[in-house]
Amino acid sequence: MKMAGMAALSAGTSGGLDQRKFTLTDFEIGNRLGRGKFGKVYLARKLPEQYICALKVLWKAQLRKQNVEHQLRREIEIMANLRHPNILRLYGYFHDNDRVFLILEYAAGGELFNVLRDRGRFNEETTAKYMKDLASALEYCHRKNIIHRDIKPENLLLDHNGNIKLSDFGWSVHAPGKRRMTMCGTLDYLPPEMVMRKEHDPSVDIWALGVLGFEFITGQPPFEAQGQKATFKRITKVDLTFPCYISKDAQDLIKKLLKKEPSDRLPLSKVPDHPFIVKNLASAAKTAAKKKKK
Ligand code: N15
Repeated sequence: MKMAGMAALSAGTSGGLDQRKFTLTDFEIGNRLGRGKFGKVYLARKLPEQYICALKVLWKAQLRKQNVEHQLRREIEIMANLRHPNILRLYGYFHDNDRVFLILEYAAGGELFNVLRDRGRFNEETTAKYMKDLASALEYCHRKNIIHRDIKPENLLLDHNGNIKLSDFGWSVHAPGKRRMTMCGTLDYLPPEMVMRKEHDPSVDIWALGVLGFEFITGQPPFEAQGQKATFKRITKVDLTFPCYISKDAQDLIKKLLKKEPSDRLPLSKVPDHPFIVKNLASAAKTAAKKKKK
């Protein structure tokens, strides 16, 4: 949500974050929006400017216990320096004795994961718009040497206009990401080189974009299987089959993103020029123009 107060808030501060001291009494707290790994997210209004935001509350004891204070600090640093229309903004943060508070952009459309679950799947026009915007956001991250590494519907939000917003940089790294990761959570979005624990580079995010495109159109990630072992096998073999209702253009783009060899994957800069994106955005624009005329 764009607010008059926001411009002042973000202007002229070092590192992109407001350096003024916030306290909890500066905020009116509303409904809970969600619950994350280390705390809860609330709808909030900053006073006196009245802008709406999402206030994330993290408990220091839990951060300490899980030994993620360092990760949080890095994540704040990363998010604070990103300015892109499809990346959720971090406006500022503060803390008290027990908690850390992150002042985040409010995305009125909520989690993409829930929207996808409710609708079953997205049409190809919607998918094309999301994929183009995500490619742009990821290309921007890569230019800043940031690999996201954890792109999945749970980490995507929608604003009041239905624009996609990449959030949660919990697993992201400054490239080159040479560290070997421990495996927790779902494998579904990871490329062959990561499930095989080899070294990886920014093209892991290109793979994830392909997985997401498939999931947007079908409602299911492409390599879903019973258990991690079976998923692992499907990913390493790139065992990809398309339901018959997916257009040839969509199949072609997804295949070009889901290449086993990282250097064979379609560069993010070429995504907007792919026929699937070009045709669907053109027809979406036509539909919008017709609607406006009525
Ligand atoms: C500490 C580290 C591991 C995590 C730090 N990462 C973040 O803070 C990224 N993050 C963003 N975590 C939570 C959010 C978040 C921002 C979650 C939900 C929302 C948000 N902005 N707006 C929402 C939101 N809008 C909604 C509308 C309807 C229903 C639910 C909604 N959630």
